[in-house]
Amino acid sequence: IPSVILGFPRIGENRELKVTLESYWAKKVDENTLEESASKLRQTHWGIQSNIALASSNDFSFYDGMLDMIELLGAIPERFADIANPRARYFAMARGDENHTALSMLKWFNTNYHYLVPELGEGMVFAPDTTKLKALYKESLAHRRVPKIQLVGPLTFLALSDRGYEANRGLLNALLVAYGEVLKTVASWGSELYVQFDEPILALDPSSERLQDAKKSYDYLASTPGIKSFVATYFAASTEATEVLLQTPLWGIALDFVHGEENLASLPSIAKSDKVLIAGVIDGRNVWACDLGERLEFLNQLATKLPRERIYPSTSCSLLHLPYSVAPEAKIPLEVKPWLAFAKEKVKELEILSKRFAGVKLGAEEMEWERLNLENAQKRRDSKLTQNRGDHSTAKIALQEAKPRTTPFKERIALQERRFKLPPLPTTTIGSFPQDKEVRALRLAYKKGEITQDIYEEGMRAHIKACIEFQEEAGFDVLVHGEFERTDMVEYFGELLEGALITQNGWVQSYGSRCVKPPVIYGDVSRPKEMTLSWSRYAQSLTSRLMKGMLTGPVTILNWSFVRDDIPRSEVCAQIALAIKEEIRDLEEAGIAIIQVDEAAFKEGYPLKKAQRAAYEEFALKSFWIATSSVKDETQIHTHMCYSVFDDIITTILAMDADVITIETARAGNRLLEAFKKVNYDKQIGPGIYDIHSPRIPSVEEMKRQILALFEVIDPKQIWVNPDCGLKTRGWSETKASLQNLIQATQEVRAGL
Ligand code: THG
Ligand code: ZN
Repeated sequence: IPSVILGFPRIGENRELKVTLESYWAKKVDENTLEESASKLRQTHWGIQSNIALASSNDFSFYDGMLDMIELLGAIPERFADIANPRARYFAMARGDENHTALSMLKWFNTNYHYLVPELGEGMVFAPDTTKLKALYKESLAHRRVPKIQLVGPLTFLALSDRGYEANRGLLNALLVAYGEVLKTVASWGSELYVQFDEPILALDPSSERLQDAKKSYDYLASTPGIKSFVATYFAASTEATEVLLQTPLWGIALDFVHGEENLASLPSIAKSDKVLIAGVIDGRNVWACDLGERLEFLNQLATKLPRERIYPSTSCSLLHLPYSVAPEAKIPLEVKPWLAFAKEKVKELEILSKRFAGVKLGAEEMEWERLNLENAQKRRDSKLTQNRGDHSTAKIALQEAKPRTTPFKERIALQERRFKLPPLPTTTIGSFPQDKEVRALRLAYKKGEITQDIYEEGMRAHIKACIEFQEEAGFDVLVHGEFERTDMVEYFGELLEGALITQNGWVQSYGSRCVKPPVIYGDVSRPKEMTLSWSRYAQSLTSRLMKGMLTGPVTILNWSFVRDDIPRSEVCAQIALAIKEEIRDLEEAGIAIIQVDEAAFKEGYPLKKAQRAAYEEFALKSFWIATSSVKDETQIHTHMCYSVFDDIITTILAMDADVITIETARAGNRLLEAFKKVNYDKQIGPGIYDIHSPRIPSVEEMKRQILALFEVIDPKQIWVNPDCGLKTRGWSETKASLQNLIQATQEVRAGL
């Protein structure tokens, strides 16, 4: 029965891949154990997909699929050429070693997944190596009749490489030759061969030049005899690229009809062609069970435009971005659980949907699944949880009426300065301090019910107290409590907000062995009780210096959660903003004079299509205003952002109207600040003066130079001094040393002012 899964999560039901990788890195298990557990994972995942016609081989990776492409194409940067052992080299590219810094990581389109960035330089000579691909293919062949081989396509590979598409374009021919060699080798492995080329880059407003390159690439690659190949675009519609790809010898084309319904416009052209349409109708980006009735209806509509035999139902994208399975979750509210489908359940949905679409009878168990699915879809629509207390209109009104603070910044800052009496170049940190074994153990014990709330809170207070003592001794001006109570900031707020839930085991790979557990926002969001107030109040009681309140902003909570799909995202965001606003009001009433509202994920939420960006910017900006703009003039709002390219969004950042923004400049130097200069950024800025992503301790001299360099682009009156991000992943010893150096550097610069 025609059906396609574009990729399956690799981390494992209980993060087996994480466990085995980290044990291997710690030299606690050997290479064989690593290989064996990986193979076991793949077999389990094949088993789940056994009734799907086309499932991927090569969707597994020990770290990242782009890194695997670097290896497959033989695009190893020269600086790793001295490592002879391929596995050691692979992990050195992924994580660095004593002699090599790792490849850098970037976010994969608008997801929270990071890929490794190929370093092609100017003269990369590709040397394809299909050893690993072949092993995976042979293994998968033992499990099923037809595995398809999943590859990242050449256009996406080039565009995501170090210098970007235009600069790398000169390498396209050489790259195509390399892909061609891989395909020729693949063709020699069997007779019924399928290859999936992932080309999400083609969904991003492609230039005519890029479209020409797409035509040329697939004219060449799709003509390899013996291989049925298709291109998959996803996360948005790709109508322009589709027109071009239909003119190539490809066997098929995979389109995302969930996040790119505009793809419907391509149906007449597809009908005229001889191509197979792999129709992405099961959402691979979200956790909601589909409505099988509605989805079947959608597929039947497609079938009125082109022959049914040419339509293969599929997932909208790889299931990589979803947790493994909802079935073992024991703490999800009983009413909500049937609304959810994670990767394993999505496979089942696709199986049933494909059978129905092909007119094949369902088995008894599938009939029952379908019956429950239809029943639950109706129950979800009717549930009080999704439509309580008329909150929808409250959020809508809040969005309509959202305004920045009424008093202009110049007047506010004068009042704040009079209140705070801070020295020039005030010093602070981003919020989190090291989470050592002791803190983690304490949180875990409390979560498991092994210790009482009193003992937990007493333990937490001890950590807060020690953290504050350190900051006072070091000489910080604006203190933080350290955020020891938070595993992950978004998970923390997700746990406390009503209308959102946190799974017990819903892990999604973020990079390598690292995972996050995104909240599931299923209903109207509200704040049943304070979330940070008692910790902040306690922290402030310990010191006469300023204590900063620490919150995560509405846009970041939205972007790092699975969000309900029955109302607009803008409304969900406004609901979260209203909850944060209440928390800010309570903090303010408790005497907290500086409140930071982090928007770490503000930028990555930008839609992939230019045409949709203005609408996002509007609701994101307004949500930040809803949360922050009702504070008193003499309350100072900070925000923090975690990335280093602002050029395209700087006017929006300015409009957010935060009194102080701290940013991740340390690695980008003053280049980043040019963007702020260009718009005459008049508010205060804390450009991180050292990089917290490495355990290295920067010297006083180095940080002094960094501060003085800032004076070239920004008025010293606007500058705060701080590290470039939170210190959660660092150890205490390097943290203390670095922060002491930071203070000394600041004092020496102040003395010269
Ligand atoms: N929170 C969320 N998403 C994020 C980040 C975040 N996405 C981008 C960036 N930060 C990703 N960075 C990390 C860094 C560390 C970890 C995960 C993502 C991590 N996770 C633990 C692990 O996999 O071992 C989770 C277990 C735990 O903390 O107990 O270390 O900050 N939402
Ligand atoms: Zn940060």
